[in-house]
Order: sequence, then structure tokens, then C-alpha cells
Amino acid sequence: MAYELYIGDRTFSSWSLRGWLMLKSFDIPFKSQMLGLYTGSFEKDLAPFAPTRQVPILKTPKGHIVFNTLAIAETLAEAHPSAALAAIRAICQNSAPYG
Ligand SMILES: N[C@@H](CCC(=O)N[C@@H](CS)C(=O)NCC(=O)O)C(=O)O
Repeated sequence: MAYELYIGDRTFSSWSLRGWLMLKSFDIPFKSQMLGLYTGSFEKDLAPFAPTRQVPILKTPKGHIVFNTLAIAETLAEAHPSAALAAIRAICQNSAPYG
């Protein structure tokens, strides 16, 4: 089972782009599902996954739900030691002020 990534539109949501880039950049297999940020049902759509009601959200192959970009980075880096932890952290932390 692959990772499942729940994000908004990467064109408008840099948070969503960050989540997507972490998996894509390190060739980690995943399926992504885009949730409409401005549909009016965003919070309801996210309710089963995360109390924060924010994207990105990662569902691991073991079924664990991880929300918060830095937590996703840490989870991926632990599970995929070949992916450079420092680089992933940099993606999150350097872009955080622009969220
Ligand atoms: N601290 C969160 C921030 C995520 C975030 O702000 N996501 C935005 C993406 S546009 C969101 O879901 N906003 C919807 C809302 O706050 O209702 C993280 O690190 O992932």
C-alpha cells in the first residue's frame, strides 16, 4: 500500500505544494487526493483525518495519519533514510514563513 497524500490545489496552496514535493522529489510512491479549499465542504472533507482541518495530511502505508508539514517530513525521513533528512527539513523550515 502506498502513501496517500491529501492536499489542496498546489497552484494556490504552498503548504500543499510542500507536502507533494517531499514525496515527489524523493521518488516515494504515493497517491494524492486534492480537496477543494474553497468548496465550502473542506472542513467536513478533512474531519475524518485531522483535527487541525488543514492540509497537507499524509496517510502512511500502515494507516497512520500525519498532519503538520514538519511532522510529515520527519515521518518520511525516518521511513526512508535514503531521502536526505536535512534537505526535507530545509524544504519545510525555509518555506514556513511564507505559508
Ligand atoms: N501548520 C500547518 C499549516 C498548514 C496550512 O496552513 N494549510 C493550509 C493550506 S492553504 C490550510 O489547510 N488552510 C485551510 C484552513 O486553514 O482552513 C502545516 O505545517 O502543515
